[in-house]
Amino acid sequence: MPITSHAFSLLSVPKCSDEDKKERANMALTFDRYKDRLRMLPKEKGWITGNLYMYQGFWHQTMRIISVETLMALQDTFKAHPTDIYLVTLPKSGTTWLKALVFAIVNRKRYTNGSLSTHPLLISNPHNCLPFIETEIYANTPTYVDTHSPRLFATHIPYTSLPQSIIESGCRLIYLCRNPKDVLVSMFHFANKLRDKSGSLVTFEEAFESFSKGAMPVGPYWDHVKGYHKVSTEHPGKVLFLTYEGMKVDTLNHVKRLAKFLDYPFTEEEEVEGAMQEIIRLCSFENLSEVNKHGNLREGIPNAAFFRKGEVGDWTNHLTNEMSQRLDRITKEKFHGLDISFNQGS
Ligand code: PAP
Repeated sequence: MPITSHAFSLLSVPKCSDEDKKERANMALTFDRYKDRLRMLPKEKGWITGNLYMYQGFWHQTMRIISVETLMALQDTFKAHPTDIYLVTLPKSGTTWLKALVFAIVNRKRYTNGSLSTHPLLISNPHNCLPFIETEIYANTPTYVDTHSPRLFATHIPYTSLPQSIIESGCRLIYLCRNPKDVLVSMFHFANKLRDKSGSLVTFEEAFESFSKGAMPVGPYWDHVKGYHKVSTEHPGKVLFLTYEGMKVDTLNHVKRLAKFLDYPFTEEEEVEGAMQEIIRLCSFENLSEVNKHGNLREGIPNAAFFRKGEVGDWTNHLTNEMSQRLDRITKEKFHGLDISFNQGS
């Protein structure tokens, strides 16, 4: 079975600081290359960084790996392969969980029957196992020069801003979305942990106001979801559209669907042996949050920041009735006529 990401090189050969320095230099060059274009863009107050910039209808951070400069660089240079598979999410919609599940499904034969004693997901963050194209672009030896098939990548980029080669090459995409209220709450807590000195958003009320008018990193939330929902209805064989809530309530069926979509279906024998249940356990919030209690990603984000509660409906502990109703109204209006539901079991 092919190795489908550069996870193994990352895990087995820790990057030396010289390489880290080179990557940081690549980023600095990119930020510099696009700084003039940034000046022309509308700005809003940021959640983590000082400002968000409006580019092609969506709000983006700046001077970060997930940023407007990175997006521009990807649009200019990224080359997709027709066999690539992209996991697409808005931040805080279940990216880490989806990465773990897909990585575990595709690589399951490598780690069974004692073929390798330690599964990467038992020692490393799923973000190290399946990279964002947003991080790949700065790598000195990016995965996208490899010839593995399928190459697995994640991205937060809105559909209409995807690098043209992803759309033209006919790659398959898996889109995972989550109830907007839980995304807001999760993003608020994440931003609180990561906020830099220029990011001044503090209260939940402020976060709520920004979210409601669409100003969150890679938002507006509703436009992001609608973009992928539209292509999933037009090309269901190319875009698999899932919800976090649905995955929570029926993880087994979702793992089965994911495996089929990825062209790594479970055999009858595997089903009998409980291979799917094993993957679900491996990728469970309980397991991954334990593995990732300590340490940081290479870009400095604490591993633990990606694991908070992992529940559906924590918004009830944060939103007032009035806030909840306001978001319901916006969601109803924006998703009018669309078959998008976050009821558990959908
Ligand atoms: P990212 O886009 O920055 O990578 P992402 O993984 O999408 O973040 O979102 C993190 C959320 O997924 C957290 O939700 P919470 O704040 O409401 O708790 C996190 O707890 C949750 N999460 C992480 N891993 C899992 C998992 N294995 N199962 C279920 N939820 C998870």
